[in-house]
Amino acid sequence: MESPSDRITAELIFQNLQTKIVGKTLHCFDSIDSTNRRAKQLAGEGAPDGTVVVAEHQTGGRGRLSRSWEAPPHSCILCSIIFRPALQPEDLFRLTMMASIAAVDALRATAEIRAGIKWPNDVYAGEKKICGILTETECGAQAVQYAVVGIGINVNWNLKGYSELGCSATSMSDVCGNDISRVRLFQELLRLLDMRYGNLHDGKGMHREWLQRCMHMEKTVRIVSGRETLEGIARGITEQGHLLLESADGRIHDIMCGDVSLRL
Ligand code: BT5
Repeated sequence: MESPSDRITAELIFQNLQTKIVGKTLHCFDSIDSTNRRAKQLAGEGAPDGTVVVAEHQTGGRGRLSRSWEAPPHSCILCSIIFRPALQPEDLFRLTMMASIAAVDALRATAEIRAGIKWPNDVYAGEKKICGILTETECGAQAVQYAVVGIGINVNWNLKGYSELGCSATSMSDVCGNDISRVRLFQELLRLLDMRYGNLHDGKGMHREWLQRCMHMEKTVRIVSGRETLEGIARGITEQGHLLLESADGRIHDIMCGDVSLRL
């Protein structure tokens, strides 16, 4: 059962929020279609760098390629952060890297869960997805106008009894066997994002830290990218976020987007 003191409200989040930019402006919703959609709208209206939109429930939560993101009300973290980074458009994957690193570290700090990053935008606990990230950007002729980074973390949700998603997804409570304070987790996530955002210029450092948390480097993987399927060994990732895959003939493929599966 959820404790009323663990509702995500602005008042609770602002208590002890130790950030300089991220979450200084916070929009909390009980129910909304999608925090990413709302954040994009706010960004278009001029919302400041670091503005956060968070909701207890989404009626139209989305993933990449028009896929949907599910979560029961009052059980998960569903948030989007508006960033106005001093980055070239080709370096924007760094924001997804930053969010993945922050999510992995927040799971560990609040519940000692050792999670790993699966390229390009997933966080896994063992063989199941526990967090998804959706970065959407708006770029002008040469500069980035804004980016919205949406983060969904499965927190207090019994997915074992959930037939459709239960095979591929898990939650923090499923992993730990007890409920987790969503307020504490969310504050920690915002703190870690804020800290990393302050170091965003350090692309090499971010790249290194992402690789340290990646779960499939030097492993055999299958990548589905559009209609193409490739198998090989994941050899690395570029700073721009392209996966480098070595196929059986020794060729290195530079892959911009796709879905990785590890169980072949
Ligand atoms: C993602 O897409 O993983 C990005 C998800 C981002 C969600 C956040 S929630 C807050 C913000 N507002 C939004 O509207 N979105 C963001 P993708 O890699 O395309 O994965 C989507 C797939 O994951 C779906 O097709 C399902 O198979 C699966 N899925 C759906 N809900 C899930 C969940 N809660 N946990 C694990 N997997 C899920």
